[in-house]
Amino acid sequence: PSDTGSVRLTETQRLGSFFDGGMKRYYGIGDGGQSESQDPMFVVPNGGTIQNVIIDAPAGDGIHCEGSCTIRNVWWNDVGEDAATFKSSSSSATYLVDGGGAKSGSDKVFQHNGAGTLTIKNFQVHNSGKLYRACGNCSTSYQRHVVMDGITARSTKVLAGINSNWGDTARFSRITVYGSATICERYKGVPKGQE
Ligand code: DGU
Ligand code: CA
Ligand code: CA
Ligand code: CA
Repeated sequence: PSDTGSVRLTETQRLGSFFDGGMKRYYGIGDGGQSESQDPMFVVPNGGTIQNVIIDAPAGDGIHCEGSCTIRNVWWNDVGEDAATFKSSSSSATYLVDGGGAKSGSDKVFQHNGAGTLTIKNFQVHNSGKLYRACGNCSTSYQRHVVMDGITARSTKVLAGINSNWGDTARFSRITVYGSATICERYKGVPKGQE
């Protein structure tokens, strides 16, 4: 989508419970590469919503959800290290990504490091590695769940990567793939320090 203006961030924005970006284009954190030490652009608190945002390069570590959250109509023009990270320690956490899309995530788009269930619906992904990865080497081996509904993937290798040995699950409906993609890649998670 076209933007309504640009905002260069010089530090991570810690949001309140509701943030509407008005379709402005936000950029300016990190180096646009794959270094794991980059800061996020936006931190969304437990229960919070971020919506109507365009994220452009450099996009650092994208959006962090500290707990349950909603990410609505957010568009990544060029994903940074990853696009968003879901971090709740509660198994009842629910995260929702509804609408929007992501391009050029060289590795992961959505990174699920905490517990709970991520629903991704009405979302487009283009030119990326994995749309979703349940952390395979986080120190806490939570069960993680993903629900994908209404996904269009182009030039993307994998939709979901999950750790079967930790009881992760992935559900899919209304999936359209252009080119070829692995729908679900099953891994064996190994916690950090136990490799
Ligand atoms: O503990 O080592 O790549 O959040 C974390 C893991 C690692 C993450 C992940 C991320 O998988 O750092 O971007
Ligand atoms: Ca990473
Ligand atoms: Ca990128
Ligand atoms: Ca990351």
